[in-house]
Amino acid sequence: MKLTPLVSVLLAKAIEAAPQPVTALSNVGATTSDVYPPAATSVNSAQFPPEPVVQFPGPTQTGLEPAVAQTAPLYPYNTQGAAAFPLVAPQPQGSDSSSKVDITRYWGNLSPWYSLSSADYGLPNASPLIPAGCSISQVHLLYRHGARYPTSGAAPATFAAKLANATKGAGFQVSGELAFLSDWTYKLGAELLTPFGRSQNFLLGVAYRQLYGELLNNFTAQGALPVFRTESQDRMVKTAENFAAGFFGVPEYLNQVNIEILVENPGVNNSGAPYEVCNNSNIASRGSIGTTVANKFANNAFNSTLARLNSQISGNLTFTPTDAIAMLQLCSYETDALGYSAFCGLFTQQDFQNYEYYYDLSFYYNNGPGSPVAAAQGKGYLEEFVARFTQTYPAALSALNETFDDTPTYFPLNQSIYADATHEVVVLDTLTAFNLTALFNGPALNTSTNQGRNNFVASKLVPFATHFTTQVLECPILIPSKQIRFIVNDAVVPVSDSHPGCPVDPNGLCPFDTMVNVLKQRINEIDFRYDCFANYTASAGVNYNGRAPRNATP
Ligand SMILES: *[C@@H]1O[C@H](CO)[C@@H](O)[C@H](O)[C@H]1NC(C)=O
Ligand SMILES: *[C@@H]1O[C@H](CO)[C@@H](O)[C@H](O)[C@H]1NC(C)=O
Ligand SMILES: *[C@@H]1O[C@H](CO)[C@@H](O)[C@H](O)[C@H]1NC(C)=O
Ligand SMILES: *[C@@H]1O[C@H](CO)[C@@H](O)[C@H](O)[C@H]1NC(C)=O
Ligand SMILES: *[C@@H]1O[C@H](CO)[C@@H](O)[C@H](O)[C@H]1NC(C)=O
Ligand SMILES: *[C@@H]1O[C@H](CO)[C@@H](O)[C@H](O)[C@H]1NC(C)=O
Ligand SMILES: *[C@@H]1O[C@H](CO)[C@@H](O)[C@H](O)[C@H]1NC(C)=O
Ligand SMILES: *[C@@H]1O[C@H](CO)[C@@H](O)[C@H](O)[C@H]1NC(C)=O
Ligand SMILES: *[C@@H]1O[C@H](CO)[C@@H](O)[C@H](O)[C@H]1NC(C)=O
Ligand SMILES: *[C@@H]1O[C@H](CO)[C@@H](O)[C@H](O)[C@H]1NC(C)=O
Ligand SMILES: CC(=O)N[C@H]1CO[C@H](CO)[C@@H](O)[C@@H]1O
Repeated sequence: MKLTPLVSVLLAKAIEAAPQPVTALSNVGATTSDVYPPAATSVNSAQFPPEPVVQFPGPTQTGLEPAVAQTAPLYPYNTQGAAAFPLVAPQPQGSDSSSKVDITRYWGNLSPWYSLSSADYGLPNASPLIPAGCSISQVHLLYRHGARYPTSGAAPATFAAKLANATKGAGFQVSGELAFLSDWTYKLGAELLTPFGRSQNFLLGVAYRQLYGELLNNFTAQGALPVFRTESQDRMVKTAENFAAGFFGVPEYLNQVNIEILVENPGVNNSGAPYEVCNNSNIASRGSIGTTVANKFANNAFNSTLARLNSQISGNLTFTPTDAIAMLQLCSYETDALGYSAFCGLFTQQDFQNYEYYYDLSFYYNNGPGSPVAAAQGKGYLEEFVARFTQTYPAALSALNETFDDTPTYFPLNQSIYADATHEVVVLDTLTAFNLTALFNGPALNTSTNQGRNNFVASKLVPFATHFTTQVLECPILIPSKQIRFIVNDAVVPVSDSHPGCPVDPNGLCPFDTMVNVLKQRINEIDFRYDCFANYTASAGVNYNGRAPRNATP
């Protein structure tokens, strides 16, 4: 269907504070004639031959691999977060000229990642740099795609449709802060990585090459290329490719790594998309209690802002709490996709804090310790990590995937570098399955007010390009010398309170065999069948340690 063209060209630029008549805004999605590349075009490599055809590349001597994690005195933290080039993020509504709030740190899973401090989780002196006296033998990385468009059917598109409907009514006008809506149109696609998102995964690849490139020498010695895994959704494939492009270079990534694409589809079992087979995942009284409680919180959180905004509309439209969330999401998504959003300036610092808490509730109770299915959904990766740690394949259909088999071709057990791409929900499910409770320290989140008594913050653990890193180390100065530790977005996670037998250690180290034994116990205590299929009832307000309550009716 051909949609009416942008009305903006017909409208004079909105004048601040003056009420604006609004012409019908029916543009709520792009048509193929609006999008790049032009139809029926392709690169002509006969006319524009590539480097191997043209030749004359000049000298091509490469250097040795970097190993910043091992050799540098300082660690390259990502401190800018998202207020970074090339995004524009304004100060919150009502803030004075000295305000320096980074609003992008209050966007839950829509925040761009930034480095976390080990101190926030209980290790004030830890660094991701390899501790003195140790060397690294393996790195295992589980990372999320970068910034994407909204998922299909998410709130922003519904908001755009509602606004477009309202503008058709007689006498509809917006004024003051909302004047921009008179020529605003919905420009977002769905599901795909945005340009900024691509850069996040590319940069993560660059960073991991700098930090751990030396481990590639292990592949050289073995005479084998690495297998890096992802899922079949377009953004997941592009995520792995951008990561690999950053890690290996363009176009080298095309022939220096095998990228394994696991099918993500309902009914297909794989560690990267466990909700596709965990039937309780989307049941309101089980796997999605977080969604319910977050929506309930949002119903009360934005009243004064809604009153302020509604006073600047005349005509047949009233913004609801759902619209407040939709507009906050538009702030996040437009910034992540387009680089700037006029919606951001409508909201106060308090609004952004409430927006974050809305996500905290949603993730803590859907995919964290407050969820009855989180550990079950993270069990696949937990088993795969343990398989890689122990170089032993898990029992058939207990982990891995249904797309590829458990052979060295598709699930090698002898790599020095592993890199799997997945979704934020799965990263959080996995952290829960690993029992990394230092990330959720404190009482279960209060469902009506943010009491700040739990250190769980969604934007810290599930932002765009979030990553969970495991370092396997050889430390001749320690007994035993083989050690392991876990790092989330550059924060080293302490394990001494959560993993019996792991000593209190300022660098978060635990003897490798001790950790593997605890993780095997954790695998045994997570009952995938019960948690994902039994008829129990869960409720928000409880820390289940990610496992279902045993109250099922037969
Ligand atoms: C827009 O109006 C149409 C027709 O009245 C209605 O079916 C639809 O639900 C409305 N959409 C929204 C998002 O309000
Ligand atoms: C206002 O909107 C409602 C719901 O979308 C619709 O039923 C009603 O007819 C509209 N009223 C006017 C005056 O446009
Ligand atoms: C490669 O790394 C693995 C895992 O750390 C190790 O077992 C193996 O000895 C290494 N091989 C070579 C040739 O360096
Ligand atoms: C899970 O749901 C699928 C699709 O509805 C169904 O085919 C399957 O039997 C269910 N599994 C269990 C164990 O209930
Ligand atoms: C916010 O407004 C809703 C109605 O939309 C009302 O039920 C609720 O009590 C209000 N909450 C607060 C904290 O004022
Ligand atoms: C899917 O994987 C989980 C573990 O990740 C396993 O427990 C389960 O039996 C597998 N099969 C099905 C059909 O769910
Ligand atoms: C490691 O895996 C690769 C790829 O499957 C294989 O070629 C190689 O022989 C393996 N090396 C060892 C020491 O098992
Ligand atoms: C949650 O916070 C509210 C308001 O501060 C308080 O009344 C309530 O007791 C708290 N609930 C729990 C379980 O702590
Ligand atoms: C998980 O951690 C908690 C402490 O936070 C501990 O009580 C529990 O025993 C741990 N579970 C396992 C299987 O280690
Ligand atoms: C699940 O249990 C509830 C009561 O807790 C019951 O109403 C419902 O019928 C049961 N559903 C199935 C499929 O057994
Ligand atoms: C270990 C495991 O579960 N492997 C399975 C992966 O998927 C293939 C195809 O469905 C199965 O045959 C394997 O058993």
